[in-house]
Amino acid sequence: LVVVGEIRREQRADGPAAIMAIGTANPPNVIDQVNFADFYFRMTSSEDKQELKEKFKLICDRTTVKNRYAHLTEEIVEQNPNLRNPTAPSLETRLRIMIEAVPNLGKEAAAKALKEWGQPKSMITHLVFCSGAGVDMPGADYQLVKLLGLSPSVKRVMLYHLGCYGGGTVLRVAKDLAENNRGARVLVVNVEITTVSAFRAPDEAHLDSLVGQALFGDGAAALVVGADPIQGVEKPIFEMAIAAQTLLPESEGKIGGQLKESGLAIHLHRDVPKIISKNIEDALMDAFKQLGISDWNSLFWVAHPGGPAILNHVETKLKLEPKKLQVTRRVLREFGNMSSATVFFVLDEMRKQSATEGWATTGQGLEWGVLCGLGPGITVETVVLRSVPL
Ligand code: WCA
Repeated sequence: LVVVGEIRREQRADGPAAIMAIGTANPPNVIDQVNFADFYFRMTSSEDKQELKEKFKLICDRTTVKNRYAHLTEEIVEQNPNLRNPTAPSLETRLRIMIEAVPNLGKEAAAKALKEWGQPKSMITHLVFCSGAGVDMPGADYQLVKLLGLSPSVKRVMLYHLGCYGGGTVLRVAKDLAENNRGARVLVVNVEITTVSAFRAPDEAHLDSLVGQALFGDGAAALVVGADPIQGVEKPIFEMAIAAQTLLPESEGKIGGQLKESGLAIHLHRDVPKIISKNIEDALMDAFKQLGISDWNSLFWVAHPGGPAILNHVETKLKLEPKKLQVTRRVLREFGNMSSATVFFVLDEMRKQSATEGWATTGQGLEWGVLCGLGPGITVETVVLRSVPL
């Protein structure tokens, strides 16, 4: 038993898991939000639905999004008219497009993260892949191993269809892997191509689908996570102290998605902002109790920007200073809601902005921060981050 105890101690890392590199990528096609309503109603041959179009214009405007990136183009829809027919089977078409696009976009983000990390890719021991786009066997994780030329003995974890909380989930999993396997270097990759999975024509009976059409964009993010960085060689950006997940009370069915023959039908209940803001403080208290932190303005914030109404409700409820969610709001404005990948765009922007503005740490000069993922369930993922000196 003594021997087993020693082996177990040896297997574990000494220090906490740290994020050592971040890379992001988007498809080249840009959606200009100002003209999107005209484009969307024309592309779906729905010009006769003028009242609905006015409502959609209002929703587009209220999202505060300026730009989004989309794998889906007008040409793809022209070539595959079943994509705009809500009653036509289109799942096979969507899967065909996504199965090719997902690993390729993931490769782009991963290559940037690996370059920043600067170590040989043979040092990557684990891959955690998360996507709501495409279903295939073997999965996009397998394709990425081949595309990047990773070792065939990389240990893979594939997480399909988590939705928008997945950014927190992959960090929680990567943290456990890095801290419980001495020397592990975990490549985390999130790829979301919601424009292909969930694109559908406007319909009065599904107004929440319109909210999704106005908010969602495509993007990929990759991180390298490991513990006990090699001194003078690897440079941590953020350490992870605690990771928690919780289901919010009375939230069943409020955010969800069903993969149907006609594509992914995403449901967003109007009460989502209210439910999240009502319960967010309990999730934070739970995650920060060991540190004794309950002043939410003392943290730097990396939140999933589900939509502006969620951010406004949370800001009011927690009495957050407007600057706390500024980086999150900027990512929403410039990229839209890229589901599970979005929090990593916020994390990337946080460390870049902290450097360019001359702050003393990667978290706007503060020591502790919070990364919040939220999505179907309603599930909330909370990761307690510790910044590093710049
Ligand atoms: C509505 C709604 C509504 C307002 N339904 N009509 C899940 C599965 C997956 O596979 C992948 C991903 C996911 C989910 C990922 C997530 O990120 S979860 C969080 C997703 N985001 C939201 O739930 C959106 C939160 N809502 C907002 O940010 C805003 O409400 C919104 C930008 C949609 C509108 O802005 P607003 O509230 O300031 O403006 P209004 O004037 O109150 O709303 C404009 C119109 O939109 C109104 O219409 P009308 O006729 O009453 O004037 C609203 O009723 C309507 N609306 N939310 C259907 N959920």
